[in-house]
Amino acid sequence: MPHTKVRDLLASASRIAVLTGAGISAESGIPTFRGAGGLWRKFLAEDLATPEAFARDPKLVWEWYDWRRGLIAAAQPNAGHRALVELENLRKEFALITQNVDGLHDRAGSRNLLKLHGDIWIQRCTTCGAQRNEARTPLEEVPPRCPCGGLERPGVVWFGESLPEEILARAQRAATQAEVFLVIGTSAVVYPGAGLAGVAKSAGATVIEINVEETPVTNWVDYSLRGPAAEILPQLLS
Ligand code: BV8
Ligand code: ZN
Repeated sequence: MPHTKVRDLLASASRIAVLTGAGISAESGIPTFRGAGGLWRKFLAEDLATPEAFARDPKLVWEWYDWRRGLIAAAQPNAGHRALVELENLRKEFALITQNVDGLHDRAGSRNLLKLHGDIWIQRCTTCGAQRNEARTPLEEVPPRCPCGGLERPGVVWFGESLPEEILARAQRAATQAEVFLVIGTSAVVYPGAGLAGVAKSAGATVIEINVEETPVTNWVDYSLRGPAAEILPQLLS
């Protein structure tokens, strides 16, 4: 049976923390940010997910988000998202830390979910600060406006912006306390999220990576499982 040792570790650990990235949603049909398929028109995510890009051209940035929202709305959580719900249901202490803004972990049924980079379905007014959920896609108006007349922005964390303090603190605590830390479908290059696996390792956790490719953490994690998350995760729980 493949991955027997990792299955045993997951079965016996009472504190598990997980970090996910875009790779876990890849098999739901949502493009990742880096690597093949990471481009939208001619832009890199790093060129669009910034306050500077939004200030320069809010319509362009919103067109990208509206396009992504359309793909996400048409997608379903996959076997990888569902396996993490199953794992949470077995555990006393479980935290799912995600860099994803797509909401697929919520839709799958994960409960103790820490969203480091916000939520693509939230819109926040840049004038009055009002926040609302907007599930419609495509948007009726791009860029969308608040009832106060102000320009709205996506409720996500862009490059150069701070992560929500309380959520990051809880993620760091979960990483520090975990016996087993899973790093799934992330290129592990965007900080501070990428640093959490190292936090867990330094605090004594066994770190397990699941990815179709090697990443900067591959050479120091305890186990690196190569393959699609939607295939490997269910195998680890069966
Ligand atoms: C901050 C959200 C404090 C919205 C995103 C130099 C060194 C260190 C840090 C920095 C530095 N220069 C600048 C920084 C800071 C910067 C940073 O880390 N930059 C990096 C790129 C160098 N970080 C920040 O700015 C953060 N804030 O630090 O605040 C501060 C404040 C002011 C000034 C200084 C500091 C904020 C970062 C938030 C960025 N927000 N987007 C949105 O989504 O629109 S980033 C974007 O990358 C994504 O949203 C995602 O959340 C994040 C991580 O990407 P991944 O999820 O890992 O996805 P990726 O495509 O890269 O990889 C997919 C992986 O899946 C691949 O490995 C692939 O092999 C794998 N895969 C594919 N298919 C599968 C699979 N695996 C398994 N199964 C499959 N089927
Ligand atoms: Zn407003």
